[in-house]
Amino acid sequence: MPKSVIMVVEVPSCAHKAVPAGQLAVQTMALKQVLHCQHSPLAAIMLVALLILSTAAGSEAWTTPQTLVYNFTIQPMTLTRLCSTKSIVSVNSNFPGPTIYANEGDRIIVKVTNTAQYNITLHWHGVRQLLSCWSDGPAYITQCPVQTGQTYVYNYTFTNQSGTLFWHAHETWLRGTVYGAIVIFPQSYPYTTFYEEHVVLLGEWWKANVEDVETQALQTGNGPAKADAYTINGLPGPLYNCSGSQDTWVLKVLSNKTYLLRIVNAALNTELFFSIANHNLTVVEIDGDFTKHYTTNTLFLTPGQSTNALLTTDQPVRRYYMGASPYMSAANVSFQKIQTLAVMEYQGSSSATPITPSFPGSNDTNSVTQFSNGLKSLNDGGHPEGVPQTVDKSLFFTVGLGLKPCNPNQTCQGPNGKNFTASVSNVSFVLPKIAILQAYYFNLAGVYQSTLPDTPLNVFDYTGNPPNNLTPESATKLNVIPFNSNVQLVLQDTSLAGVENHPIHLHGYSFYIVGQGFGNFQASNANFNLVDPPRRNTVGVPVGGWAAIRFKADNPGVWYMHCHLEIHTTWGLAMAFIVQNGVGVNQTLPPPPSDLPMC
Ligand SMILES: [Cu+2]
Repeated sequence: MPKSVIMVVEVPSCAHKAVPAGQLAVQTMALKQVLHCQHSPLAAIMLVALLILSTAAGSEAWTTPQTLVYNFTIQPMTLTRLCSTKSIVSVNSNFPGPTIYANEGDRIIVKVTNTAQYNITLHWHGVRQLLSCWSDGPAYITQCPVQTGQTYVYNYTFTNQSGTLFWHAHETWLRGTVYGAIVIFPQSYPYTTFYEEHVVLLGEWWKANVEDVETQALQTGNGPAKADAYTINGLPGPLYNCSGSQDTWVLKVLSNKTYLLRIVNAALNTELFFSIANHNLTVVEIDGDFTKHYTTNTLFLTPGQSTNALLTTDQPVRRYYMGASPYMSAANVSFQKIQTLAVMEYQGSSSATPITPSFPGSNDTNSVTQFSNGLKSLNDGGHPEGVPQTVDKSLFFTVGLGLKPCNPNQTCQGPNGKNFTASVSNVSFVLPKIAILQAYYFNLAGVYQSTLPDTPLNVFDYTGNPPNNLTPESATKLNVIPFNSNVQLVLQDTSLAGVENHPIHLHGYSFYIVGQGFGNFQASNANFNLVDPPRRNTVGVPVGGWAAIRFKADNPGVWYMHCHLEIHTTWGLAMAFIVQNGVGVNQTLPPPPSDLPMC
């Protein structure tokens, strides 16, 4: 009997089919996708190959770690939305991109071949990448971009990790169209069995090329053009001009069943509420970690966050809308206010207009706070949590927007005739010309400085009346963490150019959100939860407030941390940690793969 089975997973052309619940072996998944989605000779060959594999492997292989090989070709694709046709960058001409299915413990090999006109990298958002920092993907942090015509192989393992994550491009704004779900099946589910599961990817759509939207924002110094629509599984739904039933995703359900929805906010710049008319949702996982059951009628997801929620179809037979609606915590920002809707259709429904859900208002911070406070990690006997109870390295970073002076030859349309900028501890992050991880590994001088301070050099009333003399410095500054330190990091929003909820994402780790609040952080009344705090990879730092996170720095490498509102990262709301090697076995970052791209 083979100890490990190598499978080539042929990615189907329809990415969002219903998935049966139960013992969800990857083989079954792949077979069903091939059966449902493809009718080509290649698919037939694949089907036979998979059947032989699954037969030969027997039931033992269901739990033995496997190596799954995916081929991702980055290529242009023509798509029409809102009566407007454009060419987008895609993976395998799928939009949204293909879902990666795996079992906990599986090794994933993704061969990325770039045939598009842009340089690109892919990031596996939320994947721990234990000792595989070279496969993490952020451009100029862990690798140089994969240039047109080049191939790079990402190779990593889902170690002690399951749930719903996603992958996306991590170079300029290409993730606007280059994204897809990652579904990792656990050994067992600590919640009720469900009938089917579905991926629900929330996105944001511009009629213009997203790269041009970014370029234009940088030229004007002001915020980017607002999106033309939000989307559910790539479709805007019926509320926008020139958009109708053919542009609406439909989820067909049976009465009195339980479904698992795997919801991801893959939007570039917008935090979103999500709800289904007349139905509650029970949160059971966030960012790939189990939670205590939390039942609510409205979810909240920042870009970069994912939520698994159970849905019971216990309402009268008819059609209902589900949808996503924006949360905008900053003042004076232009954003799309129209919601994206999809249909949930009970079997036997009439064609009557679906019922529409009600959403919190776009400035309803109370609803965001209430949702965040409802989330607790599972922390039961079978799923103990490892919240660091002591702290070896205590960090305090300010995060926020700022303004920088206009160049003499430029017209700047930001506030006061200046340019928007953004910073961490008043350092606006500049991407270097070669990858920091390469510079670190090979001791190349002059690429970065290890001098981002543990606490800010400028102490002020962070959320009060801002001082007007704090123009951020532009630099590539990192903070160094000794291996295995228990790290506490307080992220403090600032009011320098207006307060805002910033969804801060850390690569290479999941962290515990031990506390959050409004105003300036004060240790004396922080009231931390060190028992069952939620574990995430992205924390929405409350608008005009703070969040405190803890993690054990047990994964050596260079790990990017940045705001997952893409425009804020573009403006410099980012930094990176160097987590040093340990001295024991499996505590040292291996050398780079031979095909690592060069700049
Ligand atoms: Cu931000």
